[in-house]
Amino acid sequence: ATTLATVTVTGAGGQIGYALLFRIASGQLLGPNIRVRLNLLEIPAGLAGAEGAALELQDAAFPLLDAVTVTDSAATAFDGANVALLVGSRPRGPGMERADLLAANGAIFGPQGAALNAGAASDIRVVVVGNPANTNALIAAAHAPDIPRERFTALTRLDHNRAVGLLAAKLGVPAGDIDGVTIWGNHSATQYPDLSYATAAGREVRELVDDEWVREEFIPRVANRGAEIIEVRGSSSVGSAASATIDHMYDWVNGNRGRWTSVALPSDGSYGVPEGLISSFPATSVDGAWRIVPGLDIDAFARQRIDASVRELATEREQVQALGLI
Ligand code: NAX
Repeated sequence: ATTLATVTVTGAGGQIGYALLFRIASGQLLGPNIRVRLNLLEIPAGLAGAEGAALELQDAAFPLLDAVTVTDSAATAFDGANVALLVGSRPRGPGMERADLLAANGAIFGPQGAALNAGAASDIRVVVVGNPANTNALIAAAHAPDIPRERFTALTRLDHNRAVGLLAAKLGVPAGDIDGVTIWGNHSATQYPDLSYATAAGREVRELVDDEWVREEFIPRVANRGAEIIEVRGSSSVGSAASATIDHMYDWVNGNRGRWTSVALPSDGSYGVPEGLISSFPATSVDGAWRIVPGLDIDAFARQRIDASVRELATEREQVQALGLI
């Protein structure tokens, strides 16, 4: 087992990066027995933010933090990486067309995928946080032919945790009592937060809440929670996004004892999701790999919701194919 890991964070000078770095350096990403080298990748305009964060990391004197490198070179940043948290991206600006957005991100995630392919360690694990996360992960994976596909994932753990948190609040139980929640599909408003198999302290949630609450309140609130946070806070989700990123990677590396979480990963064709699309599934982490929870019955309502979100992903894939990005 590695006792020293190289963790690369892109967009490290941004908001989520700032929230992530201190948790990684304190040992919460990989566990208390693994020392960490942090490589912070930024574009030139973001370097000062990352350099400032690096000074503060030194000031925090974390016993597990070995070294911090700040760079605008993807080759340097991904050299020897065991874990890559791809946070920096080009989010949609005002008046930006979908094709422009995908092209701008293709210019980021294509070269980053190639740099991972060239330099990352053989056990590399990648999670894409920067939006559009699922399709950015697809682009990166397409440029990394020597890395097993399943090492490329996108973050829907924030949506998952939002669903768990909202349900726990509704039922008046601790979040840790909730299991069996799934986010299906895209990390977008089309996602399907599914409570069909959810339990609260072992009790079936379907018997504790009514369908109307699930369909009229729970599903839209989870799917639009990002917008709600922006409205209330005046700024997008940062602490919760960083926390979900930590949860995703910690569980992937360390296993999650059969608990059920949500991960956007390359489809193997399960549940009618076309192979290769990076779509969110219910998953457990076993022996360092994600396993899609098998054999679930999908009712008509779920089918329709999953299909709608998967169609959106398929369209994004067609668009990036047409643009020559994959
Ligand atoms: P910020 O704008 O604060 O930070 C982004 C940073 O990325 C900036 O410092 C920028 O210079 C850097 N960057 C841009 N292009 C880069 C490149 N090619 N290489 C390296 N760095 C680059 O945004 P922040 O609030 O941190 O959000 C980051 C991303 O997370 C956004 O794309 C956002 O949409 C996405 N989110 C995804 C979530 C998810 O659940 N998947 C939820 C939270 C968040 O909205």
